[in-house]
Amino acid sequence: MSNDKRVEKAYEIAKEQYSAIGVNTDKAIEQLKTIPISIHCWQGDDVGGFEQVGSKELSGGIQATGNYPGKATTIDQLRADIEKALSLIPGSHRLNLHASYLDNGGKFVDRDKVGPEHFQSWIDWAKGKVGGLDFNATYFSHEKATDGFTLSHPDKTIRDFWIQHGILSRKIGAEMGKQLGTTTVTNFWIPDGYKDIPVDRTGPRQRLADSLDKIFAENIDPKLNLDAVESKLFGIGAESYTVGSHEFYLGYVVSRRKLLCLDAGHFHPTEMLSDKISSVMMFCPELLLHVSRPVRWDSDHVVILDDELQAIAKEIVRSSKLDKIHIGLDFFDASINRIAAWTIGTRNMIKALLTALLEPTETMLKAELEMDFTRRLVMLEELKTMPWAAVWDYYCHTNNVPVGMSWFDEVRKYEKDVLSRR
Ligand code: RNT
Ligand code: ZN
Repeated sequence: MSNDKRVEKAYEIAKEQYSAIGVNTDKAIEQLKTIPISIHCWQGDDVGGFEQVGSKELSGGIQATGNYPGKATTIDQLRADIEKALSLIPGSHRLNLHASYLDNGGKFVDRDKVGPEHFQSWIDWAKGKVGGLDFNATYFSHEKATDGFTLSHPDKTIRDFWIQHGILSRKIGAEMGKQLGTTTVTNFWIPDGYKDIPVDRTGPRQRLADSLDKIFAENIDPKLNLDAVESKLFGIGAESYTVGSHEFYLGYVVSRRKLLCLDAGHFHPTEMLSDKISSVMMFCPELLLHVSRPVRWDSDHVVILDDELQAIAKEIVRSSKLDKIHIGLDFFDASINRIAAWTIGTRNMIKALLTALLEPTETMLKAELEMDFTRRLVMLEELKTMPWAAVWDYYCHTNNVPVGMSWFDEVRKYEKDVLSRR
């Protein structure tokens, strides 16, 4: 039997099995197609960016470890790598850029000068290649951030510099949204924090709120750009205190009507992002997720198909607020092939969404409301071994991307033909 035939046949059987429990697999596939993932550009070059020629140390409490060969060192290389990864991922997705990925034509442009013109070549590239662009202001890897403070810095001139960067970042986001006809989400992650115990925990938070208010002072059409703010528990070198904590931003977004960005790696190890979504969505208009994988002190391992990823996907799908929950990825691993890292993480996110869409949610909910917790557990467990993988293979097959492990053959070929020559 040919591979295509096998995939189709397995799908037909899976479809019947799902139908028997009241799930329509065709419908699940149709819905899956409409969910874009915002794929982060920074997996491709270890969060380096193109601000200046030559490598620059990554700062701000984040670290990319490993020295796998073939990293993209130019914009063209990064775009080619992203295109390669996209060809292995089913569906239409978005690209998430950082301000440090500007196209400055080889001439240094500082963060308080970066504007939409430096992203025009990205916008042009994006047309026809991705479903849209998302954006991030870059508050790390910069000489004005070396003492660990930016928007909450006690020195007003430093704060003003970073406020200007924030103002310009929103303009870039809006221009992307306008030209591409799809809303850009512009995210703000501010690394500010102390390595050791502070005397004043309030002052920096007051200054951060004040700086953010200045950045968001201008009204921008929410159809073009939405602003998100990302909390964090701690960073390397900022172990004792992070200005932009979860409580800080939760209060900020509720009072300012902004999007909260929840990163899966930014909480205590037993505190799960999946449990936060429903609470946050009660009081916040929209949400941005940074789907990542925490491992001990690192928040950014490649996303695998673990319990938490599936729980996150289920919460998104069950909320029926798919249009209000923006799914972004945030991981960077420099120790493995970077295109494979993108492909593994993104395919896993889509697989998790698919398994969530293949749930007989109504039936399980009924059991729950009837207090039949036995049936609920039986169903949740039996669902794990339903033939969702046959639906996944079929989804890849009908989207013209490689089925199963065969995508890796293409990555190896690209590595041999392209990456190894860099
Ligand atoms: C860092 C944050 C942030 C970054 C990216 C590069 O801990 O998660 O989102 O990873 O902006
Ligand atoms: Zn993040």
